Amino acid sequence: MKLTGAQILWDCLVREGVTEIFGYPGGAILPAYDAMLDYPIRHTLVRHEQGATHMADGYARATGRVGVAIATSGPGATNMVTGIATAMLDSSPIVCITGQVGSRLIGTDAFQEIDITGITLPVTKHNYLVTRAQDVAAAVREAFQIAQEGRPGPVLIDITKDAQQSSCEFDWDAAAPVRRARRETPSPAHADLARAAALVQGAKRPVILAGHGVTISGAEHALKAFAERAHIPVAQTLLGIGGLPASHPLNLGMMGMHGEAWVNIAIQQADLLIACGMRFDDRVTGKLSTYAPHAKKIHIEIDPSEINKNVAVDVALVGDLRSVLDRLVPLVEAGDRRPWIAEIEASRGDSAVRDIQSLPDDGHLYAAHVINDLWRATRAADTIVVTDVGQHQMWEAQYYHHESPRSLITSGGLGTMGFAVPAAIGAKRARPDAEVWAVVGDGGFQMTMCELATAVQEGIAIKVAIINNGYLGMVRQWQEFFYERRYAATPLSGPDFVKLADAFGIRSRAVLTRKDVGPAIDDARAHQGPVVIDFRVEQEDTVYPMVPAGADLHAMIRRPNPIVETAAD
Ligand SMILES: Cc1cc2nc3c(=O)[nH]c(=O)nc-3n(C[C@H](O)[C@H](O)[C@H](O)COP(=O)(O)OP(=O)(O)OC[C@H]3O[C@@H](n4cnc5c(N)ncnc54)[C@H](O)[C@@H]3O)c2cc1C
Ligand SMILES: Cc1ncc(C[n+]2csc(CCOP(=O)(O)OP(=O)(O)O)c2C)c(N)n1
Ligand SMILES: [Mg+2]
Repeated sequence: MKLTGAQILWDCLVREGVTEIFGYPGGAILPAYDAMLDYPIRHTLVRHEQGATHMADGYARATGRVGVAIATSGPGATNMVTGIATAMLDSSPIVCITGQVGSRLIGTDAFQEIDITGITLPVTKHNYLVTRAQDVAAAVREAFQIAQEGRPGPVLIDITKDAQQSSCEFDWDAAAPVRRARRETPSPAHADLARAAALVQGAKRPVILAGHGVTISGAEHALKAFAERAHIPVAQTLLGIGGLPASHPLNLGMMGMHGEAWVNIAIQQADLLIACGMRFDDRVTGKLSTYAPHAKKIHIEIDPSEINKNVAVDVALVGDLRSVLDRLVPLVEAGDRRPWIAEIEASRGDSAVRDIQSLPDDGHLYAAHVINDLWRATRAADTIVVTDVGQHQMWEAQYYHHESPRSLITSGGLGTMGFAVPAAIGAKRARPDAEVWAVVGDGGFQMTMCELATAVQEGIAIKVAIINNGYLGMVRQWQEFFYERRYAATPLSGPDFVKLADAFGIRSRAVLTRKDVGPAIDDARAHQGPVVIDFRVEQEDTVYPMVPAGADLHAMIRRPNPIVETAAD
């Protein structure tokens, strides 16, 4: 069957199971856009190509399926770079398709010519420059395989205009990826599993460090089985949140720079750490030379290059987390670690990190209150919260209690402001029946707020909670602690967000007091379309605890005059 390269592209995408694509047209990708009309794929027209990549990323993180974005050459392609890097740093499987100038023009500085494969080489798992129609199918098939296999990540396919326009024989089967045989998922030797089981057996003060790999590998049940059988408390990374229900008795909460104080203390006192699909990011470890000094370490990880990268480990189990845990659990005897867990519970009582949520209403609106109230209102529903980057992101991690994987979507590794609104749109496209909230700072919101128009045009009913503190809050916090309160370039004004949303045709309101938080959330939930709520919160509030960058994990800055928590939750 003879098809154009553009037709082959869509045919292959349909065969890969793609039903949604996020993009923005332009000259070099026009043949593909023209052919798109004949294929059963819904296109979401974004307002900026960065938004398309975050939407594809949000789609991928909400489901585990590959998210797809498309843009033109030159500025369309370069606008995608931040979103591609965001997906790379958080191991999110997306495929980005860009148009390229005609193959004979490459290298001539042609109109909107840019070497996007060169630019994205360090932020993609792999990328392709396709200059012939007959190479389109193999590139697409391989790209989908690479994006998903092993440690997931972004792949870019740059297709010249003539490759889209010319025709060739299309043979799906002949284009099957040839690399598969070389890329078998590794699996640890039995002897290594036995060594790990022996370490678990002998440990008196073990802690499981659960990361993003739990969600990626679908290992939440295996993790729970392991933790319960061996009776080991579980700490989570930011991206590991949801891997074990927050309400599970063995769940300690988040570790790291803004983790719960008792979690970091437990890690520092542990005699064994079992890292499950996490990569010992510097936000997690603090100073490496004093990190968990008494602990042996087991690292279960699919990417061999992560082993001994930041933290030297005693046993490395390289493989898919779920399969490794399925093999490890039967080797582990049932444990009873009540004394250790009681010790952690005692320090939990003392540290009272969640002190603010039980404060009486003193007329001030705290971000923590807003997020805790949002949790109360939406906890019984199938809810996905997508956060932006900053203080509100950390408060979300602390005060919204996630019970299931993929219910928190956030940019961890790159920390990309502007992520939340477009990623929420992508998540809602992926899971239309879920309630999707974007929790976003007034700074990050202003980076990609143009995508509200996308939500309106496409009828995508995301709910946006702006945590409006009039500051680039997280940077202001660093200035408060480490730069003598010299607030260089962090006070931030913005438009009247209510009027702005109104101009987009979006239902909106401002909330200034705590008593109005619940009714505003209820109203947003009842409304069928998108909603924006402008929560005008305390301006100079601070995220506690905080491990200063590069400090010992236990050297946390704690809330002055802590109020001992009284709330039952
Ligand atoms: C303002 C800000 C503050 C932050 N503060 C904190 C903080 O206090 N605490 C914190 O934890 N984080 C914090 N972060 C996030 C932090 O930067 C990292 O993004 C995060 O710690 C990474 O978590 P991770 O290692 O679980 O996930 P990833 O970085 O996604 O790594 C996942 C790991 O799992 C592996 N993996 C993938 N699939 C599988 C599989 N199938 N089987 C086995 N392994 C697999 C991958 O190879 C990778 O090594 C903060 C970020 C920001 C922006
Ligand atoms: C694209 C980008 N630029 C700059 C930063 C550095 N940065 C991290 S947090 C932050 C402040 C975020 O402010 P806001 O969105 O209002 O959230 P808040 O911290 O106030 O909750 C900045 C500027 C970043 N993470 N991403
Ligand atoms: Mg702010």
